[in-house]
Amino acid sequence: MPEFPIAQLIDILNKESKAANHITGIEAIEIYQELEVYYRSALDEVETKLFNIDRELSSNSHRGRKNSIHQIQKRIKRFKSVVYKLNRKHLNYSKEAIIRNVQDFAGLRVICSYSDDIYALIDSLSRHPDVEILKVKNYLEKPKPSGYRSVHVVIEVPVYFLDETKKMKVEIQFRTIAMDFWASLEHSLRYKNDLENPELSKKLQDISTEIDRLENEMLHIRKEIENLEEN
Ligand code: 0O2
Repeated sequence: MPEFPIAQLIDILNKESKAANHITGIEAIEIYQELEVYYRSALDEVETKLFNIDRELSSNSHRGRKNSIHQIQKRIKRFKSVVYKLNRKHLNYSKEAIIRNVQDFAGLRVICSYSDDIYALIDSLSRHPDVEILKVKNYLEKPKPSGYRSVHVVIEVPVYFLDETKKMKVEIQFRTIAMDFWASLEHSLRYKNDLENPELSKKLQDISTEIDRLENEMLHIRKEIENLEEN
């Protein structure tokens, strides 16, 4: 199986490579495109599972929470980001290295109304017999130093293709609307820039804490209303 030196690909991306290296770049992109076809199907498969759970929760026959899922976004990791990720992990570029180490090649972002919806969805997914939960990173219990809050779950699901069934990994980032508001704006302000400004970082952390407080108050109000409805 072909393997490409990661440093050569980084040079190509940084436009510092010789023309002779460009054939490496083209072959690497061909591998990426081949994987993309399969991972797109995996994304659709998992999205359907989530839609089905949400539809049942929102149906009149079910006394679950309506509108648990506010929105689902899906994306295939960009070629450039795949190369940079392998480089961060000190790995060369190959199909096998991507499948094994770039577990967020296919990513879904599930934006929920409240934090308890996140756990209900993960619990439901984990009970699907064909879903294997490989990894959970709970940045709700332990937010990142930046203030980032979310739950990242890597799952493996079987996807049925023309001649074979492939077990595919998909990363799902579960966030609430409030967390997504913070993360989206913070991402564009800072995450990919190497902005090292302690004062601004502290402000962003404080806003995250404040958003968490407000969100918990909303959750509390929702629960009080539910109690009133039950009595
Ligand atoms: P992209 O492709 O642009 O979405 P691992 O996969 O476990 O080896 P990784 O991926 O570095 O390591 O793990 P991490 O930090 O758990 O997840 C990275 C993703 O989480 C990022 O994707 C963001 O979507 C999100 N994220 C993590 N930290 C922050 C943060 O401080 N602020 C914001 N706004 N988002 C964060 P990428 O890297 O953007 O990739």
